[in-house]
Amino acid sequence: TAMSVDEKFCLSEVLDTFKSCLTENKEVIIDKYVAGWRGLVRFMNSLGSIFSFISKDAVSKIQIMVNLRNGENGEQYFTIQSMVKYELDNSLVDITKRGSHPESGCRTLLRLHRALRWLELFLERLRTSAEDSKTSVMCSEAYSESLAQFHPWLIQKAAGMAFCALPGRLTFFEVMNVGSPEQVVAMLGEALPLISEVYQITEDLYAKHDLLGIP
Ligand code: 1PZ
Repeated sequence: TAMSVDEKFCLSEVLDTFKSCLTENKEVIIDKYVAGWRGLVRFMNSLGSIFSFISKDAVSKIQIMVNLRNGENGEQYFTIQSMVKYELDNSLVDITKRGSHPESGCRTLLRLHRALRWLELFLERLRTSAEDSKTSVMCSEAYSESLAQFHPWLIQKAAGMAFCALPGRLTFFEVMNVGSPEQVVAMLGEALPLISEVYQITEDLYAKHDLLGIP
């Protein structure tokens, strides 16, 4: 569409950001990770204002990470690995119950990390979907299998209502601005293994340090 040409918005560029997250040593660069989320939020906003309660929360988490990067200990937040080490070594994380560090990098990034699993499941469903599949169903199935378990009932209901407002599969593909449905499917096939890798590296790191349940 004309609008997406103006904004040069293209979902494959966003997904490429996640590809660029990983260093040679398989560490995850926070600036790139956050840039990926920013692009996803932009994409979500282009789907309509009904998603704004979701994007507001994502934006506030992105902002917390940006502030940590710009803060006096910003260099400690270069990668997720260095962040975990720094915050744990300096007791900057509330691991078992809420306390004096409600906005730690570890806690905040965990929320985005859980949402990345939703993204992975949703995009995999889109990639393998039949022409008559419903995006709302794919989206809510992916949500039930991932993020829903971490959300209270009210948010689950609100999310369910927002999913119903998703455009159909073909319109959704057009908004992605990648090309024909075949090109979208091919792009997703290339992007998904990298998103999975970033997800898995983060998951393993958090599991190793017992951080997967940060309240
Ligand atoms: C394209 C359709 C978009 C569907 C997005 C699916 C995710 C639904 C998530 C509903 C979140 C509702 C708002 C607030 C949630 C917060 O309570 C939680 C926990 O944070 P805490 O309260 O503990 O500080 N926040 C999250 O779980 C992070 C959610 C980020 C969602 C980002 C979605 C990005 C979508 C990209 C679209 C391609």
